[in-house]
Amino acid sequence: MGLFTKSYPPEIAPRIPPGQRLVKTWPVLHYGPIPNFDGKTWDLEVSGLVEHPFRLTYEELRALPTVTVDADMHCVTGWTTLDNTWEGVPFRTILERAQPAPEAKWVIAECSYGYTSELSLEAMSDDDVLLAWRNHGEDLTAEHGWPLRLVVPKRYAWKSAKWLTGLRFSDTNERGFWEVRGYHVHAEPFAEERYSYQEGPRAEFQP
Ligand SMILES: Nc1nc2c(c(=O)[nH]1)N[C@H]1C(S)=C(S)[C@@H](COP(=O)(O)O)O[C@H]1N2
Ligand SMILES: [Mo]
Repeated sequence: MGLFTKSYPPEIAPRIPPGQRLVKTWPVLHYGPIPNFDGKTWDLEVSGLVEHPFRLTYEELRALPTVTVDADMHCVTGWTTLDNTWEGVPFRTILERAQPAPEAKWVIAECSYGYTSELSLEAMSDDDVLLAWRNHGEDLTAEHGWPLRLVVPKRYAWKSAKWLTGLRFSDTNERGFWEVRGYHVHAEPFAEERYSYQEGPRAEFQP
């Protein structure tokens, strides 16, 4: 047992990725201001390399069939929370409607004030990826991403973009806000893929 290693009960331990610590509260973490929400002007734009680009008004978004997903959350700064219950629309619903072109390999999440994050279309296509507006049965607060955030449970939390306004499909690995600042494209917590220098020459990470 290292000096800085905390031990967890056996049912919890396998859920804490290397270098992470469990916290009981839900921290707020982001760069920049929290946007105001106006349901009359808000929309979500699905664009890029898709057969059917479209926009959803707030009303249209909320009329889509919803799912509930239980997920743990891992911030690259070291905190982990367990058993978050999210509610929203599966990313796969967006995918089915948009019909990505065969060249589309990447999805860029676009947010208010220019924050972006990117992931491979493959990672985004997992059945637990959703566009969420509720957590533990309550509407998200503004600071946690209201009216809409992406949730990608199996990746570090900077991929779970708050204040989502667009999803753009691309054939190019376009690094997002943190990815251009030295963070990993793939970002799997259990593989501890924190930094871009760990990406190496793997072809899938090249632009
Ligand atoms: N738009 C936007 N989304 C963002 C961020 C941000 O700076 N801007 N920070 C990310 C990071 S680093 C983390 S850890 C999570 C934190 O989400 P929370 O504040 O709801 O805990 O939001 C992610 N989503
Ligand atoms: Mo984070």
